[in-house]
Amino acid sequence: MEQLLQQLENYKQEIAETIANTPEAVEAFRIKYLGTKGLLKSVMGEMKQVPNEKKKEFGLILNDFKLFVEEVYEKLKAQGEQESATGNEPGLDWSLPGTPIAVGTRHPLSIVRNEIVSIFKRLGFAVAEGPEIEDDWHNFGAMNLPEDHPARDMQDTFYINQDPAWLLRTHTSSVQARIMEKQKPPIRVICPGRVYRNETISARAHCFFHQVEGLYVDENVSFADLKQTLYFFVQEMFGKDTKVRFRPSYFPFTEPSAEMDISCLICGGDGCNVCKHTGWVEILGSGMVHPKVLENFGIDPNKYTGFAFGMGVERICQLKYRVNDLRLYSQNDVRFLQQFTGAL
Ligand code: 2NL
Repeated sequence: MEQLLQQLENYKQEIAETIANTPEAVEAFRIKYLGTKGLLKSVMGEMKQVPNEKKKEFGLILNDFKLFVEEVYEKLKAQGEQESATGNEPGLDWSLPGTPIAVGTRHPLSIVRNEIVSIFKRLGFAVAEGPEIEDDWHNFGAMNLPEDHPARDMQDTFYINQDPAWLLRTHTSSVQARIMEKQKPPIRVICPGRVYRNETISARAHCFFHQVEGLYVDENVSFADLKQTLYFFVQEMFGKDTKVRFRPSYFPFTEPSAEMDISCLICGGDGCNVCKHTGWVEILGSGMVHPKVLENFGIDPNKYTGFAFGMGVERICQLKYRVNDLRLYSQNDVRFLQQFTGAL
């Protein structure tokens, strides 16, 4: 008798803790406890073993137990019906927070490219893009690169199927060539894009990288315009305290040509690895558009002049975000990519 009462207590506990999330589970509960071969029937059977003088007392206890089981069953059934009536999946707790959706981050090269582009847009430059697969003329010929220039070597440029007529562009000048072909001065355009060179991949070299080139052709465009435009760019991009200097240089498509350095952002000019202890880092090449290049597009160099420039986005990104290995840009390692946050 004592044992039986204890057992009933245990059953009550088990029943009270039952969770039935689906109509199937509610039905399983009914079969297990209230069915013709269920628990209730079997405890009723125990009545036989109860001494006569205790039968009345035990009968009342069993009746309580029966009411309890029926009550729990009705409760579970009602819960299930309510949930299916609202269209909710039974057993789902809709007040729980949702699974967070992973949001991507912009690639550092995109952040920096967008920033460069937006600065030149404010100066009135249009933005143009063009094909990555180019012909020899738009990439080299029109840009005044002689037939025997080393950049044209099979070793240095990716040609399509070894055909010297078709290649992967080595700079975005080809886009500006296409602009000058269709449009006459005034021309004020910047061309962001991916370019290719046949180099062995290392921390400091890659077979593709990204450029932004700019071109401004009109009457009376001077070297002073070039300097002031690029100086403005540096101040916007790197801050008002950044110093600049121009060094004479050589490119086949500009004359005269100059490279621009900025005071090293890493060490503030004191000397470090990035500036090789000079206090200056090169950020772009530039010059006055070579008269032959203008002539190639039927633009009269006696009437029009222009300046052009080209910069590597990876290089600017290295200075802004201190990325020390070019390979990181294309490895798609989220531990690298997630470190960059930019509004643009
Ligand atoms: C560099 C140097 C440069 C240009 C690119 C250019 C384009 C046309 C005509 C003349 Cl259509 N020049 N582009 C001019 C000077 C330098 O790039 O070091 N880039 C990473």
